[in-house]
Amino acid sequence: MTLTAPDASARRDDQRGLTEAEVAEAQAAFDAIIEADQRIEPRDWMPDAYRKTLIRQISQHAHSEIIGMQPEGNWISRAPSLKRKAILMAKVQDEAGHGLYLYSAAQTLGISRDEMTEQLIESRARYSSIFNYPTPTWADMGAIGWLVDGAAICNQVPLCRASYGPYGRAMVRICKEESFHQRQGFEILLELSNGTEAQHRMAQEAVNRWYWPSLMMFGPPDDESPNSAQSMAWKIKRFTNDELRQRFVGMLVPQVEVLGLTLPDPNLRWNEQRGEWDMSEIDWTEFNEVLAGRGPANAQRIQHRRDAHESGAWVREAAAAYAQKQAARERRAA
Ligand code: BYC
Repeated sequence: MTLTAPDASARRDDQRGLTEAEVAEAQAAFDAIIEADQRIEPRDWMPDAYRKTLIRQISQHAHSEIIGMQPEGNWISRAPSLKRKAILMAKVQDEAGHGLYLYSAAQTLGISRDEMTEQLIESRARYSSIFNYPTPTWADMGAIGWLVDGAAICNQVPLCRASYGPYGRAMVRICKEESFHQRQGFEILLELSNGTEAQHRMAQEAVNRWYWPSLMMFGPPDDESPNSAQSMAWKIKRFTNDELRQRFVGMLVPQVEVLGLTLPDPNLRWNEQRGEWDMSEIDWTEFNEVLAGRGPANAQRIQHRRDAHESGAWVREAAAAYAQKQAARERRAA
């Protein structure tokens, strides 16, 4: 059974107005769609908890893209050549686009863009831990592209098959662009690694700084991930946090050799018996501190986002006034 509704608030009312038998029927239809690996669309009935989980994950993801523009934006005016500057600007612009697709996908679930923005600037919403680290050298642009976008691809390719249609479709385009981002980061590091001794050192130091935080991007270990089991049952997530982390490390090992660099983990080796990478224990205390808002750049990132929101108020007001004028003109013409 598919219930249709003209807008999100009506859809919620519909849901509340259903009889118990109708809810049971709608739940069975929803379960069948998930079981058949088909997609739930915005107008379909869905359990409240599914809607909430999606709003949580998609809005966090959107916020990450928007906050993620800051560490790299920091280097646009200081890129070492015109070509590098143009590439970096295009990449940062892509992140803004990703944020917009994702906010739009979340809006189909009945939350407004204003609500999501408010949650972010009032520090009531999460964004990825990775963007709370500083970018002191040009090599950080390489490390972010290679490691952060690399981890993002690893995590996001399976999300292209997420059971919620608008999210999965947004991810397809995002992943294509992330692949380009990852390649440009790899290329920056390759050039630095093969450059002067100081450049090689700068590349290695950036990899050393970003490696562990990039592994934390996949989230807490499986036995401490409260959302994974349900998200996998709903086919939003297709792999666990640890599975994806393992896959990512496996991807990095041959690439770091090509780069002529090393990964900063003396215990990293393939364990034939377990069919897994053995690695040192991740510093989950650091991860929890960053999540609690006490990372190296949390305060700066949020302050910057708040300032941008305030200084952009006139643009929102002008756009709203223009939309009102247009609507009035259309009404008169009708
Ligand atoms: N950072 O039960 P769990 C990008 C939270 S953007 C912060 O495993 P779940 C890019 C988690 O939210 C990259 N918080 O959760 C942009 C949960 O808290 P709540 C962003 C984290 O959702 C610009 C709690 O910990 N990518 O690539 O099943 C430039 C327990 O975790 C983190 C996405 O957002 C973290 N790292 O799994 C360059 C991908 N990890 O909400 C690049 C989409 C966990 O219960 N999101 N938490 O209070 C996902 O795939 C999943 O949400 C996660 C977490 C794997 C991140």
